[in-house]
Amino acid sequence: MLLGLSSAALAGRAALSVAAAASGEATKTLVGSETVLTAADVHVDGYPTVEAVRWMGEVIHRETGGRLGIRVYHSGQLGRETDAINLARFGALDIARVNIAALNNAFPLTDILALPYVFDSTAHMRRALDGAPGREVLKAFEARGLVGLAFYDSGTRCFYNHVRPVVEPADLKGLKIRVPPSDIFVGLARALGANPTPLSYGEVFSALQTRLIDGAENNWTTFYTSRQFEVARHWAMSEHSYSPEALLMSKQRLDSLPAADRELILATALKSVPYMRERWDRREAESRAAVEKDGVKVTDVDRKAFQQAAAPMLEAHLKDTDLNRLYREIRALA
Ligand code: GTR
Repeated sequence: MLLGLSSAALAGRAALSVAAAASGEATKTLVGSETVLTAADVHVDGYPTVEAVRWMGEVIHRETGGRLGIRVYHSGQLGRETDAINLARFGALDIARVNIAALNNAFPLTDILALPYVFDSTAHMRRALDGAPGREVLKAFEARGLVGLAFYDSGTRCFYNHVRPVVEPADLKGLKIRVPPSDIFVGLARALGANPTPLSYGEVFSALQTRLIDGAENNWTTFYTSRQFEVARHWAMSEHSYSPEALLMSKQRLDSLPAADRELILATALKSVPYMRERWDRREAESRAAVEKDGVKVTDVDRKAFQQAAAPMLEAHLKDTDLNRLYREIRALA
């Protein structure tokens, strides 16, 4: 093993050079850059996270007179989110845009952002992420080789499946539900009576199509852009988690840059947040409209029953002092 990199990380590194060679378009727009930062995202081109990081790259490119830029590898070209996190930690990837769920197991403080029914609304979540709780979680990444640049929205996650409408947690009983590889999501699905099946994002569509799983949970925009709506036709408005996106940079790489470039990257990442939110709000509404028009059946759930079923696992996590304090800080912003 080279420099402690796992075989998955090494595979990701190989993918990095293949993708670099294949990406003619990105190369064209960055001619003249001396330093090109590589960024990974599992989402398709045009997804709000991909657009936000690309916008960041354009601003940085302009501000440095073409000296510094960002090349975004979208659609999971560089592999799974867990691989991207490790690649960035060891400096083989510069920027990883991943969901908080992919970070839960390695960074326990992030649990607070994924736990069920912590936020009341998008406005509440944004207040918390823009305030002290958000800053504290971003800071926590530095302990393991990463710099937390920013949080992006990810809407609210809801359950969907191809078997039956879900109104009560009891309707999830026995359903094989894909969850991201996070103990929080595994625990939550189990607490609600489902059979949790952790899979990486890239595997979900075909797992639904081949009936390996009965359903999954995610936000409207992902449900639409991943085309999972074509195979899972029952959507339940459980809104059980807001689990936002994290934009992370390799600490090793950031530290290697001149101070002015470091400042520019940090400041531009923060400026990309309102840019992303505006796009997010639009895409989320458009995605919902598109899948409903296509015939996906949306049911309102018994929210109280969902909250009650999730309460014991939430409380178990709140026994941790740091999570408990963050929870109270976040609830005070409701
Ligand atoms: C999406 C998120 C992705 C990925 C995916 C998943 O909402 O934007 O980064 O984590 O969920 O469930 O794997």
